[in-house]
Amino acid sequence: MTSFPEGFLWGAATAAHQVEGNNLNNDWWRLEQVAADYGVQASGDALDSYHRYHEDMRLLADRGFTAYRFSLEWSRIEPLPGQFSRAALDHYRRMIDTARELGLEPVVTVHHFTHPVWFDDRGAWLWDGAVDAFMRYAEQACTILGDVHWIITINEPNVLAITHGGQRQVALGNPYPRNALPDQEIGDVLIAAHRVAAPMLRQRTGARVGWSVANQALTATPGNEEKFTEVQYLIEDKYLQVSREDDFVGVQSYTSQPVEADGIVPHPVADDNTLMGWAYRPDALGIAVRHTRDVVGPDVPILVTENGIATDDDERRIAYTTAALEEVAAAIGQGVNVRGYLHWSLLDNFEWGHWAPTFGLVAVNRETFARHPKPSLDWLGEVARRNAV
Ligand code: IFM
Repeated sequence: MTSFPEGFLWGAATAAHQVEGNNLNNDWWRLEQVAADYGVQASGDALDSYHRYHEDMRLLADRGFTAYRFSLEWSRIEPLPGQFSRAALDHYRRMIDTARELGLEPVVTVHHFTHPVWFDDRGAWLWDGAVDAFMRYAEQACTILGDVHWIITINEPNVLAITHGGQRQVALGNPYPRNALPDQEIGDVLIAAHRVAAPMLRQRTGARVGWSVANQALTATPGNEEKFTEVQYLIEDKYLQVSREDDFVGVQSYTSQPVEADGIVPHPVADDNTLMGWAYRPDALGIAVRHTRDVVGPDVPILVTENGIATDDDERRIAYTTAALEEVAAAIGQGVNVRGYLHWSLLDNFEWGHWAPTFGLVAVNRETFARHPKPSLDWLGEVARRNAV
């Protein structure tokens, strides 16, 4: 058995649009309504977690987990520009209170991929009012985040800068298709938004504030080392370097991808690829936390804010997660300052246009909304209780 440091956080993660249902007022909902011809499925009622969050959190608390990561939905909180919904803010406040009552540390994401339609209509992150608008929204969010200890400003800014740079298919089944790169201009705006919002959130809440970066454990193919260094900077390190100024950095890792002469390449088709078509690489998490430490420096704590596998074989989920946690334990043993592990995901949720890739520790009947815990939920709860794998 390998033990983790005392106080290590054990939890699972979700994001508003992937579980709540009926987020009628955001850009993803709008896309889903017009993209059916391209095989895009709709979120619809999703898992109705907007109403069932207490039940969801209890699934974790009852089994000994100590944290729950969820996100605020901007389009509910600010349905029209400058018009804030007190009721929506109160809803998320109740979620924070519920987590606390159940003994779960809330880890709150302010922005997880979705935008109000009015923001999208103005050009989203390329609108010259984007940073101010995000700041105004984040200021309102502060009114309910006073006692939260972990805040993520923006989820996977590096992926967001790809999907909003005209490669929205990236979030529809394969994170990094051939030669994918973040749109540099959007990336710069996201960095600017984080850099103004983070100090404000820190000052008004006292929370540890950071953002969560998608780590792809990139590898150079022989002879392409120079290209690899260039791609790794543009797709990851540029965003990780920003975290040097932060209280922590969120690492999100699932798999590894090679870089060839022209750039990043898709995962080759293989029998053991996951339901996302990604290579089965539980070792990616170890590579990711070490790489993050190397870029960000040893003083900024790391929280694994996402890690998991899309599979319909729960034994495979347990095997993958065991191996990934062994990687984390080894990295900690070598001095990498990892403070917690949040599994993606608590529920079989809406995977951005698709329902088939099931990442959850819990299955959900989408007619009755009944939750059906998988053996992996009990297993990871036991790991949490023992603080050891
Ligand atoms: O579902 C997503 C999540 O929203 C962001 N990180 C990757 C997950 C799996 O694709």
